[in-house]
Amino acid sequence: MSLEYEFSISKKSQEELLGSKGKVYWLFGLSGSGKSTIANGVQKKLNDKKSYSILLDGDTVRAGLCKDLGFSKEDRTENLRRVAELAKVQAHNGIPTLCSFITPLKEHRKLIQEILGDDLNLVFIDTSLEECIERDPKGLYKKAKQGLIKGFTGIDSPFEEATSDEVTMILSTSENSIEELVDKLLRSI
Ligand code: ADX
Repeated sequence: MSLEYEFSISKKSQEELLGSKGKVYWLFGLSGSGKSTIANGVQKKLNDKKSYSILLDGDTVRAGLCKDLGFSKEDRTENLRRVAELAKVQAHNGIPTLCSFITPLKEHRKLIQEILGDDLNLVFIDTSLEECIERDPKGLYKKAKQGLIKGFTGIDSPFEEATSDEVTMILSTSENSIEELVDKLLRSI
C-alpha cells in the first residue's frame, strides 16, 4: 500500500524561492557508459552559472543510504525505489536533481516513472557493452570476467536495452563527445 503525503508549501512557491525547476534527470546505462561523468559535467556547469542542483549517484548512494543493499534484482529495485522517492521530495521542493544509476531493467524504469510522474526525464546513456568493457574505468568488468564479482551487469546480470518509447532523450557516446553530451543535456534543463 502506498501512502500519499501532502506538502504544506507548494512546489511552485519553492521553485520561485530557488529560481529553478523541480525536475529529475535520471541518467541510466551500463557501468562505465559515462553517465556519472556526464551528470558531474552538467552539475559543474550549473554550479558555474550559480544554479543549484543535487546529484545522486550509484556509488555514493550505495556507500550510505543504500549500504544495506546488494545487486540482486530485488536489491536493485529497492535501491532505485529509495532514490526515486528521495528525488521526488527534492523535485517537489524545486531542486533540479540529477540521478546516475544503471537502472538495468524495464521494470525498474517503469517503477521510477510511476514514482516521479511528470517530474521525470529519463535519459539513456547509449554506450555499447564492448566499449564499456574496453574502457573499464574501475576495473570491474575484468574482475567480473574472472568470476571475482558475481552478478555484474552486462556480464552475468541482464541489462535490458532502452527503447525510444520509454526514454525522454538518448545520449550516444559513439556519436558525440562527453562535452557535447553535457551541453546537450544542459540545454534541456
Ligand atoms: S543499479 O543496478 O542498482 O541501478 P547502481 O547504479 O546503484 O546499480 O550501482 C552501480 C555501481 O555499483 C557500478 O557503477 C559499480 O561501480 C558498482 N557495482 C558493484 N557490483 C556491481 C554489480 N554486480 N553490478 C553492477 N554494478 C556493480
